Amino acid sequence: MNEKILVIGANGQIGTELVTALRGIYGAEQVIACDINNPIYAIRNNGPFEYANVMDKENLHQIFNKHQPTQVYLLAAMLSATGEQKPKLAWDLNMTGLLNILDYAVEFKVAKVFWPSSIAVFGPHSPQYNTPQYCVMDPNTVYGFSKLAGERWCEYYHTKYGVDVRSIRYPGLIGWKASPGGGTTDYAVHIFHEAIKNGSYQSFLSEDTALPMMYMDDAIRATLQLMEAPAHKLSTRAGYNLGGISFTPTMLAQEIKKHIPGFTISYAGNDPRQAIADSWPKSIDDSVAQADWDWKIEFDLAKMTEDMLTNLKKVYS
Ligand code: AKB
Repeated sequence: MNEKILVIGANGQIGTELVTALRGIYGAEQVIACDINNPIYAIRNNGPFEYANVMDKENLHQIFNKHQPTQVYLLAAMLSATGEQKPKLAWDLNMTGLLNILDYAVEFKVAKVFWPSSIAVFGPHSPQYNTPQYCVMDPNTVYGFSKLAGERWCEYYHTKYGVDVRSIRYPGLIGWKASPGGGTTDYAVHIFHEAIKNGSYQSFLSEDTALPMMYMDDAIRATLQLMEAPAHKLSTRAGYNLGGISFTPTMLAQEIKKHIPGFTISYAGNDPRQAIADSWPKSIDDSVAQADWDWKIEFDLAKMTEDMLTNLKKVYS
């Protein structure tokens, strides 16, 4: 089948790398990068681009009509920390965007849809260690409960209208090609840039704050693997838990020090993102993803740190 793939939110942290990966598999002309902002360099030079505003249903209709997509990846969203500063806008963007895409998936008979969920769907009463796929979920950030509501909508559109929508609860994502914006886990990317540029970093999270994280190579591989999995093997259309690597800022700093011996870390304290991090799991059980679509992580803390530093050193040299 000749695929036509829309990636909406293509300029973002996941989008930048996903567009490249998808163009490598399906061919550049088959993958239309869409974003509300002008295309970034990597995307502009390598294939088609459309302006897309996920809140503007008319604009989206034109794009669906023109390209008749077989697959849609909806990545445009407001993350946890920014969402707390603009709660109504975060809810509106995250919910309206998803519902617009699910409606058009029905109307245009899109074969498969991907929508990212997050570990933010869990809350203070969820089990903190090895958080299972199914448990108490009481997220207390707008981002978190927009993701939880979004998961319910995905299940609903799948059951009611047969939309083949698939989702992952991403941990914090770490990559060197693009930076995250407005998340609670962003420190784990910034630290690498600062380590190379300045040899030191001030963390906005406390030294012992453990959070689940994942290297971008694993995250992209997981996304493509889930999208390729036979539909009958998928036991959920809400997000799949992915465990990733759990570590604290201190553990990450120790690993960086193995490569940059003079590196130092300090802790700012009093940051609103601490409360968000404290409400999230410290580690995640992804046995359902393992059983349903053979998920297996490749990058541990040591391997990820080495790869990040090797690549970023080239970027800054
Ligand atoms: C955030 O920190 O908001 C995101 C996430 C874990 O979904 N990286």
